[in-house]
Amino acid sequence: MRTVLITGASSGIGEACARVLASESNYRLLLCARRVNRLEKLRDRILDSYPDCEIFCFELDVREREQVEMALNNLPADWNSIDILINNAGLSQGLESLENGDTGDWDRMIDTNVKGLLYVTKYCIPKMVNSGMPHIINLGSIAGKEVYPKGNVYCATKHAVDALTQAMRIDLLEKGIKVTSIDPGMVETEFSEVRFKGDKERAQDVYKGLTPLCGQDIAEIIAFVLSRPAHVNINDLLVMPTAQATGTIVKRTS
Ligand code: NDP
Ligand code: 8X3
Repeated sequence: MRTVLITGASSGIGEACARVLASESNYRLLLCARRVNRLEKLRDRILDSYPDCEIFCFELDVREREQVEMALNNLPADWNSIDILINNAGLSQGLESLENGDTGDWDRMIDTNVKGLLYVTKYCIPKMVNSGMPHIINLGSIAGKEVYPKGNVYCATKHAVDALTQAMRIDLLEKGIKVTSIDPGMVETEFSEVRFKGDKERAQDVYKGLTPLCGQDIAEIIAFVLSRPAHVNINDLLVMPTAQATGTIVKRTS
């Protein structure tokens, strides 16, 4: 059995990872996010299909360093050893040129996508050292490989994730921890609704006239990456919808 901690498991890619890994019989799931009621509903749905799956949910705002330290250092004794960390929690807020950007949005993105990922990773590493095949998976993005108009700060945070993935691979080499970056293009989740602050119509327009990826597509790739033998690590995996060539060049039918 491998114990996997998934941050941001209440929605989208994180939720899909929980469902897909639960469907394989060799994972125990530690699920966290701010909306713990969502996690509990997800846990109940998973248990309906896979009654033997072990799941522990807890509330976590990855931006709060002390909360992260407390939560990870006070896990129940039988959840204290972690094999896999999926650093998935993240968000984009706003799509504006820098001079019109909202500094609160900038703080939320930097605090969540960069500092939150760092805090969770720091307090998780000591729990991974006894694992037979420890693995950290960071959710990067096409936005961490290129910069697109008005993407400024979000792109900067995902470039930072790219740099931190490389840094982890170096720093954790001696500990034998695999580190992988999964870098998707457009995935239809709550991502655009969060970016556009609840404007559902604007969010739906992002995916209009094309078939985007879905959370399950990414989760299945992550399950594949995790299933490689001990001597194989997939460093970096960029995955796009067929209808997307770059961050902004897409083919729409209407
Ligand atoms: P969703 O909005 O559907 O899910 C985001 C998840 O992150 C939610 O579960 C949310 O939980 C959690 N989260 C956000 N802020 C915090 C916080 N402060 N503390 C803890 N959890 C938090 O989006 P996606 O599933 O699409 O996004 C998942 C990851 O994938 C992100 O890192 C995103 O940048 C990345 N990504 C997404 C792409 C896309 O097109 N959708 C493409 C490339 C990368 P809650 O609100 O309950 O805390
Ligand atoms: C999410 C994908 O292209 O909206 O990281 O930045 S994109």
